[in-house]
Amino acid sequence: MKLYYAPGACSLASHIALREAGLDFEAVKVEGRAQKTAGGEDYLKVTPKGYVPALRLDDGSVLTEGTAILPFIADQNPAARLAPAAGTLERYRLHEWLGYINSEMHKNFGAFFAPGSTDEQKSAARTTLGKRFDFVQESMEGRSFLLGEDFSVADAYLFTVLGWCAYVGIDLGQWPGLKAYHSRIAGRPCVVAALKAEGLLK
Ligand SMILES: N[C@@H](CCC(=O)N[C@@H](CS)C(=O)NCC(=O)O)C(=O)O
Repeated sequence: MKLYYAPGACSLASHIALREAGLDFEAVKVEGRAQKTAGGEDYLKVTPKGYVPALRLDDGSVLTEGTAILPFIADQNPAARLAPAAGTLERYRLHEWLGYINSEMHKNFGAFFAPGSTDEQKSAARTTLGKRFDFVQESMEGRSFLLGEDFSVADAYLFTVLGWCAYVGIDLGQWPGLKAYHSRIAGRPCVVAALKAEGLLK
């Protein structure tokens, strides 16, 4: 498999998941503006969507959208326990979290990264994200990870999104539970390895 990624972007979640699942893969860096891979491949030919992540499977087909890629990776190695079994209510809880992180958290960071966003848009995004963080912190009271005591692919995604706070001037310390959660996940060997491979950690 090949994971197309940009350092520190939402593709980091899939990168972490691949390592946690113990799968064989190649990480291919995409230069966002040029839409080229580090090897000179035209990224728009990999996916016309032009954004990361994309996962090229061994049969040559390409899967996009983090919310599809993450459970796919988990299902390649059920023994790694990165997702509850299909058909169980817990599995739908995983999708509930993936949807929440994607549309209610990830997309609200857009105001900080999109060129031309106004201060008003950024301020509104900060307020909305604060409410989302409150909700996640309350939901995780008494549990180590989003689904309970097992690290899942949803935690890889939440870890990635929370990591953006440091770049956009949101002090995660306002949510001590989330800060502790983020630090705990940052210490996982597969997370350290993914951050190093993306050039985000020495
Ligand atoms: N709907 C996609 C969105 C992915 C996305 O937002 N990717 C960003 C990085 S976090 C990106 O590649 N942006 C560059 C671009 O849109 O050109 C998903 O959830 O996987």
